[in-house]
Amino acid sequence: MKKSMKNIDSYTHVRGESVYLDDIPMLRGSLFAAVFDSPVAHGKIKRLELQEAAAAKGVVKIFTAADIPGDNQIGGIIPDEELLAHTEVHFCGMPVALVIADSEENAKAAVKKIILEVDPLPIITDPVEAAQKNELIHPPRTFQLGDIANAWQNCAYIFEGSTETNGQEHLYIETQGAYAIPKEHGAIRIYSSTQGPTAVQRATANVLNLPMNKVEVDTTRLGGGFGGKEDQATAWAVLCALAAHHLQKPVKYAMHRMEDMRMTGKRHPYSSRYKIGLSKDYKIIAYEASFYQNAGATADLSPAVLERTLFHCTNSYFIPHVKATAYCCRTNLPPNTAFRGFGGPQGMFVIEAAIVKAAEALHISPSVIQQKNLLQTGDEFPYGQKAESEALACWQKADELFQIEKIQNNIQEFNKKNNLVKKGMAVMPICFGISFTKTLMNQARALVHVYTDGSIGVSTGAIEMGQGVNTKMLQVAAAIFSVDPSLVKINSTNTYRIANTSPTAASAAADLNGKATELACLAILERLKNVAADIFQTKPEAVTLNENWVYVDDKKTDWNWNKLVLETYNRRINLSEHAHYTPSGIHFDTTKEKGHPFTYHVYGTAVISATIDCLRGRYEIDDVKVVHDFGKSMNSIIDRGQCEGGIVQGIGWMTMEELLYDKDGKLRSNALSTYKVPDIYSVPKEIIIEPLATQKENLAIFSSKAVGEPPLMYGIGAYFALHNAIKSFNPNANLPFDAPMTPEKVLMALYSKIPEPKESLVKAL
Ligand code: MTE
Ligand code: LUZ
Ligand code: MOS
Repeated sequence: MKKSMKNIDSYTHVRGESVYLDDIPMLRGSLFAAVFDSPVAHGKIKRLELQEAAAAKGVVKIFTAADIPGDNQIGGIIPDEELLAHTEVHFCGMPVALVIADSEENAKAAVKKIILEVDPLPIITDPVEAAQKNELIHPPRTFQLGDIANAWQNCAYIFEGSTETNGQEHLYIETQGAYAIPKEHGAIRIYSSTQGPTAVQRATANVLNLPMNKVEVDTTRLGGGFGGKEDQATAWAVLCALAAHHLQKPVKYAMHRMEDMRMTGKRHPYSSRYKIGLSKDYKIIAYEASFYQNAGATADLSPAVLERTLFHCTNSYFIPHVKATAYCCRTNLPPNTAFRGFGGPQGMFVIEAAIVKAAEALHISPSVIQQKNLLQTGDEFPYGQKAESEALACWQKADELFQIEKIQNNIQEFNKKNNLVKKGMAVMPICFGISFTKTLMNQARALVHVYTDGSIGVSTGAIEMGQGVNTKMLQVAAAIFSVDPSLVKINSTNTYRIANTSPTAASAAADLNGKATELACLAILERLKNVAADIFQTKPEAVTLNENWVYVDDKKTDWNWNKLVLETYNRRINLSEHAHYTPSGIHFDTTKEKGHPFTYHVYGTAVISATIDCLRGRYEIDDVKVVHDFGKSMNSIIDRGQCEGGIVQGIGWMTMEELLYDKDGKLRSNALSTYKVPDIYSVPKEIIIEPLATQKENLAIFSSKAVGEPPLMYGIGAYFALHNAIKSFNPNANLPFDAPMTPEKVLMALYSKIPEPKESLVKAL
């Protein structure tokens, strides 16, 4: 197998020929949708005035909750989310009415003529306030290990504090959208920019009161998803389907960027508290944390995201006594949702903050505590699974290659010589569990056809969203059959071909769908070998296929792939296979909060350095140097790209991306002029990614570990590198753990002072 096959989409991407939702040719007579969404965050609907809008130019019909033939319900985990607001609105941006017109402009113009009167209800935007008012989406959950109550007395040092992490806008380049086309017998086809075609299918069936077999969802690729289309692509697809089904005309809706930013949920902001206890020699003995997750107005994926926060609350450290509790808090913000890392980063930030807090009080480098407490193979996670750890291996290789102490010393030297420019650094080890934490979601199917001309068609449940999963699927088929990759075509993801798919998420798409593809190809290969064995009067085990040729007892024959395929067909033997894969050995018991939820973990260590301009508060990320546990990478170009993208996205979350909702629950950072994402000028000046070369069996496809999400968490190191730089300018800086570390915050912190404790204030008076 070629080790570093180019992404199969690269050619059409650079030529602008790749097909996204907006590139699908539209049928004559297609109509356009626009959503009227709530301008207030919470209240009872008093009056919804549609007359003027309905009479506006080009308007065909306006749909409200009353027009829904089935359930007005799209909640995935908990049925608590109306498609269109019926009697109450719960967040600014909640869809209330759907205008259908003959053009996008006319639909949008009509939306402006809708009048909504609302009797206001109290607005909550803060998760801790929500918890105090018992606005919880489900009861709190607690993960525990050891004996936390008695552990504190064995600690030489105990520190506590709080942290804040803000949300994050997905900012996929392709906004949310869908195009629905009515078909015969009341069926419907939906082109949807979704990570979860089955979620769209299920919700559409439910809302339209149709059986699922009449809903075809088809997706060629997404212009990015990042979790934002795992659940939240559904509403727009269902709205298009609702109108298309009722009007029997094709209906399209593609969101404007500002609509998308306003109406869709984001990464969850968290407010957290921690208490950490260490021994004299800096072993972490005890750790207690509470996480207040800002879920937004409905459940969406929040309960699952919350769970992953708990799973990753100790990051890549072994801590014998742990108690972590998480609260899923209902607020009047758009429902927050999956975002690369899925709650894991929020949990990991808190333990890193706790370690930094302890290290600063003890006048040691945080890396001393980090290194001393890395997980070793056999150590138990708070959820009961035992680690197969690469944490130490990654750290040690990073130390060898990058020389952590030398970096620290160089920075100290630099800082001694420079008054107005300061450098800082942080080490960021990561550990991320691979599998959907909901065990039943870990299943996938693939459909492989070998055609009589030798070409191969592969369909899976995986969605291509830039992460290269189609290239990996193609590599699997080409490798199993040992044919030229050009013989393989990966088809769109379609619910008529592959049913009951899990969303492409949890970094598990390549593993789950790749293994299903492998199984399907192996089944066909076995039939081909049987035919060849018959032809050459030998045993099937003596037959191999190698680079398009048939070999018997390792000797090349004069039969090639095409000839064998055609002969197999001529003998009326099946050249197609539909295969199902589910990983064995995973389980989780939520009543005990123990089990073995992950097929494996991905590890890594990043060393991050930053420089701040102490006059202006501006900063640069100098370098990110990583040793990453790829397993045995099946595509090093793609995997490196996933690392680079994840790192930059993680740094963005931790530094410059600042979501701002006001007290009324209105998004103020609602455009790219007010919400800053990393651009080419703000990416690290250098990114080094070294693989941890392991050849171990690890249950990943071709032993190539999942790579989609884990690297994002290296970005957390950027926050602490900046923190470190500020402290060297002003050791008494008032520097709460409050991400993101925007340049404004850096500037304020540089010239701040820790407030004197209250007692001494009293004395001074
Ligand atoms: N990479 C690109 N280019 N675009 C994306 O939308 N999504 C990320 C990651 N990498 C994403 C991406 C997220 S959130 C996940 S879960 C994984 O890709 C999903 O794909 P995989 O399971 O094939 O890794
Ligand atoms: N989605 C999901 C995810 O439904 N379950 C998960 O465990 C998960 N993990 C990461 C990203 N998305
Ligand atoms: Mo990724 S957050 O699992 O879509």
